[in-house]
Amino acid sequence: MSATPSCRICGGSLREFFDFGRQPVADAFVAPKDLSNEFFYRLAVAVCTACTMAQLVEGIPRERMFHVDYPYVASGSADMRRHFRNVAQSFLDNELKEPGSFIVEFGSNDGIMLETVAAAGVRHLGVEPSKRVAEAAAAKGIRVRNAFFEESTAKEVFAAEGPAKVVYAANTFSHVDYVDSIFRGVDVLLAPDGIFVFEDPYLADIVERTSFDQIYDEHYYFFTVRSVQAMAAQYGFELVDVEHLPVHGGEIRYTVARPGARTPSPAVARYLDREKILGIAEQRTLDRFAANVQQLRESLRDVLVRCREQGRTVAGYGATAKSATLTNFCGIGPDLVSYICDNTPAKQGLLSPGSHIPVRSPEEFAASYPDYALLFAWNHAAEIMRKESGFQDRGGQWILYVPEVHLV
Ligand code: DWN
Ligand code: SAH
Ligand code: ZN
Repeated sequence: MSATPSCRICGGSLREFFDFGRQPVADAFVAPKDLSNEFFYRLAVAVCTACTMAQLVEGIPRERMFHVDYPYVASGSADMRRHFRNVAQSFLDNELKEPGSFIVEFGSNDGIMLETVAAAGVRHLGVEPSKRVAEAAAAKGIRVRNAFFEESTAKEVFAAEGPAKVVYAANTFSHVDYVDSIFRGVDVLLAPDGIFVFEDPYLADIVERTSFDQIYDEHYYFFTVRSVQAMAAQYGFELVDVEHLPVHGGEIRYTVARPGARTPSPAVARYLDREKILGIAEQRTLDRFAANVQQLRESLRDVLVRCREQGRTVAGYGATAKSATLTNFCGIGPDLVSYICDNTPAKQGLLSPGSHIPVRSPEEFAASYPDYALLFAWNHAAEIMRKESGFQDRGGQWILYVPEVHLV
């Protein structure tokens, strides 16, 4: 018998609010010859009754997710390139103005943010365990260390480079269950007046939009202002600012500092109040979310089954990590969605994990449009619909499922 799981952060007891059953590794696109080796685990989410942090009940070893073949390249989206250019520019204009200032980014991926910092000639270091994307960044002239960021890495970086004015992570801190080691690393590395800034999907947006496909192996924690404030305090830091971002379906950028080093912005208290009113980590809210997830599954299946019965063709667009949870939980295979178009060369020619839908290039989409396209990359809807305007011009319709199933 396994022990009742407890909160990975504070040791409090966990209350499970959804079980997606057996799921594959979300970014493990698979060659037909390797189908017998697919790894599955139980994907379930819970909330801590003490500190309110939402988290996976079972994690998987980090090396199964982040390795030389990790396929996600952040720079595949023009909108995200613009977003990270702005993030970098804001650091350059504020925290990094003094000569010699140093910034460390962990989860720097292909250098989407640091390329702007490098171009400005400012001292920087990316820490990125997935070798292929780390090499892509290095090829752009960015300084990268191919490693997992944790306490031991931070000590080595500090010994070699001295203190950092900024430690930054986008869509990475929430991917790491060992936040204790990360905070100790930040403590070693951060200058006395430095800031640790991270941006990650916001639980309130996931619940409000029923965007349950944000739940998969890489997304270990689902932050709120309240749970991040408690977590930061536990590790000797203070949450001093929050900013709501529109990217990836709704995220928050958190700024933490050493206690007393910065005056907390009024936004922190405002968001804490708002979360209290929403009852974001309360049982009734998460029960309602669970019911909405089941309902969304049924409506999406209804639409796809009807298309098949009427002999309409359906393709997927965007072989996202998120779509692993969606397709496997909703039972969507190549019988309902014939193929998925994606601009990532490393995903093309492979099958989606668990659901085994072939991934093809966007050129193949344009060569012979389907009747419908299920937009798995719904967070990039504006950019993709603009790029693929020919599809709608020729009578094609997009199927979206966030916040509910609808056609465009
Ligand atoms: O948190 C994470 C985010 C930042 O990236 C990681 N855990 C993994 C990954 O998640 P994802 O795969 O769900 O991210 P995206 O950004 O929604 O993925 C978009 C996919 O769509 C990529 O495979 C690229 C593709 N795409 C495309 O084919 N044409 C994207 C755009 C914008 C396009 O025009
Ligand atoms: N920052 C980019 C990439 C996010 S994908 C963006 O927002 O688009 C998450 C990245 O974090 C992957 O490239 C993965 O290899 C990396 N990663 C995972 N664990 C990490 C750790 N402990 N330290 C540094 N990077 C890590
Ligand atoms: Zn807890």
